[in-house]
Amino acid sequence: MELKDINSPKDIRGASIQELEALAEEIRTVILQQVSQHGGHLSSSLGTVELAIALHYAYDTPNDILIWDVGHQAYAHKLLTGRYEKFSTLRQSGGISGFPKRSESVYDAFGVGHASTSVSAGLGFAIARDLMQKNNHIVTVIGDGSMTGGMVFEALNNLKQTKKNFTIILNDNKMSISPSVGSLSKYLSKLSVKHNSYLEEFGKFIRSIPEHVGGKLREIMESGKLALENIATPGQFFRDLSIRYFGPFDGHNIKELIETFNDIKELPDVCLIHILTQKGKGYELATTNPAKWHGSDPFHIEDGSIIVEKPRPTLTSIFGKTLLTLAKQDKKIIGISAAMLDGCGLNFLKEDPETADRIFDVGIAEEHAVTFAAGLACEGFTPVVAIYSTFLQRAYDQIIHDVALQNLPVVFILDRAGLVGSDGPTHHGALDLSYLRTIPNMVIMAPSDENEMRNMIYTATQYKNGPIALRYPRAITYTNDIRTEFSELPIGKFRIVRKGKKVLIIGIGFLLAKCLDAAGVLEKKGYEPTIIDARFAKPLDVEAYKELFSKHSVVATVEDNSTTGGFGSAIAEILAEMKNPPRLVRVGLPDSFVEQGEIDELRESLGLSGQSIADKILSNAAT
Ligand SMILES: Cc1ncc(C[n+]2csc(CCOP(=O)(O)OP(=O)(O)O)c2C)c(N)n1
Repeated sequence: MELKDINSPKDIRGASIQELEALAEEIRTVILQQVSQHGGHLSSSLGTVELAIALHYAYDTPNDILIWDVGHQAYAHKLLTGRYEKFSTLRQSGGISGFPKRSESVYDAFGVGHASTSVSAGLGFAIARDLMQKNNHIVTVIGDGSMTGGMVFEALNNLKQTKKNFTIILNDNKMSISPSVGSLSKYLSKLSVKHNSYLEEFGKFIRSIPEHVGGKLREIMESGKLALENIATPGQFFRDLSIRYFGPFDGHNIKELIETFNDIKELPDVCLIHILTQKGKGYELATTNPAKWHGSDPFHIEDGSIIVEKPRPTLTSIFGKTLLTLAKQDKKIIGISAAMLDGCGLNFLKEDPETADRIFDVGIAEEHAVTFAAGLACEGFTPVVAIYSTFLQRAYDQIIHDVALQNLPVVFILDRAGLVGSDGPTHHGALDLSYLRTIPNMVIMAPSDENEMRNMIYTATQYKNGPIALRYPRAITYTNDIRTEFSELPIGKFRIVRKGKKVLIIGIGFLLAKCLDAAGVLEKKGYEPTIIDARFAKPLDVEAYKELFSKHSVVATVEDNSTTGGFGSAIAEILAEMKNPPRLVRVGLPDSFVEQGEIDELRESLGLSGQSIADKILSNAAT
């Protein structure tokens, strides 16, 4: 049986265990080759190959519903469900998504990208099944990292609403992106150890019984595997929630997985099957450093070296190093991350003995991270919450109710604002200017270069009047000229980059560079545009803006946020108050979900190049 001949899970259902094991090896090779050539999530997907095979073997997908949490680990699932041919297009423009996506396949029962949604969504499917009096199975796969998300507990609390089978597979590899944190992950580790030693003790006890009785007992033990879980496993926590706990099982043993799934799917209960897997399995470099190989750029398989090394540091590291400098001077600064210490640059502070104990990784718990910060701020600390723009969406009410309403000085650092590239619509940070701008008391900054960014981080940690946010894109840096001194920026004030006439271009964030490109095009046509670096999306210096507007006939705003509710909308609100406002041209992301692709190509296609900005201005200037 070869992968290329598998068009749907039906094609594996008659196979022998040996054939399935050989298939697992082939899938691993394909995943490794694909990610090594085009990048992607590697170690999580390598760890779930046997699981995906066993699930599609034992369950009647897509009639049975299979939901993956986050979905970054679902590459084997994609390969088994008719996407082998398209697998080489994974995460590329026009290609298949790096995550399960309903519009892509009937086997992708629920779209994902963000963590901890699977149990709630699965319960929705289960209740719908019950109401429609159907009998299909509902299975969700969730990692130990994603189990730390609060929404999972809200769902567990409601699971008894279904009266038929609902199965949660807890894929425990002891890792989130980095090692899983918190008491829950400690509890799960204890389950694995306790269970095994309990079984060992139990085995010893059986062996101590005279042969004719012991042999019979062992037989009973084999045949009564399901009944045994009640006495042999310590999953008390889950059982107390009326969830039957089974495991832990070896998540790489296809035979054992299939037998377990076949046994459990007939139970009319909510069941949790705890499996142990190794992140990165099959690729030694990834098993020894699964965090590094969670997601990777293209690399040489032989030695793991990245094919195109990025020569410059990232904005993420600029943030981390800048905050490290500031935190050494100010002991009140506390860093908070939601399972993304490295991803957000707080690793620099975690690794430094002077600041390590002021860095808190709370797990995939963005809501908790924000309200935890609010508590710290009440006691006079300066919490810096570093969360990607897209994941901070999770904590919207916490930002409003716990932070802004009480006007607490919490610093929000939003990395990955704007387009992120191949992770696509679940991960683009396209909405933060819109969602933060409506919140009273909030200050929002976006730097146009690295030195301004450093000054904004400094300004944010100095600001004690309420919440303040700083957003910047996923990017390597553009300059080697990083200055060491800091200066505090006046809140709400823009910077005039170049004075001109008639046309005014206001850029917010790193897209200021595109405004300068656009100005170059316009200059060739005889225009002399004024260029502004907005620096702030809120508050805005309304009078100063009005003064500028009164001297120009066309105003263009340029942002890598949705134009709906974004910076351009803020400017429109000012213009709406003017008697004879200039014409407004808003350039930004559309009011639709932007697909995956290379960041530069996406920008180009969305009209965010210098030429497109200039063209849009010209067509408005001419009419
Ligand atoms: C709400 C949210 N926060 C953060 C992330 C970033 N993220 C992607 S995968 C991941 C770790 C998931 O760990 P786990 O569920 O254990 O899966 P594993 O990769 O170990 O298989 C994190 C933190 C996310 N996708 N969603």
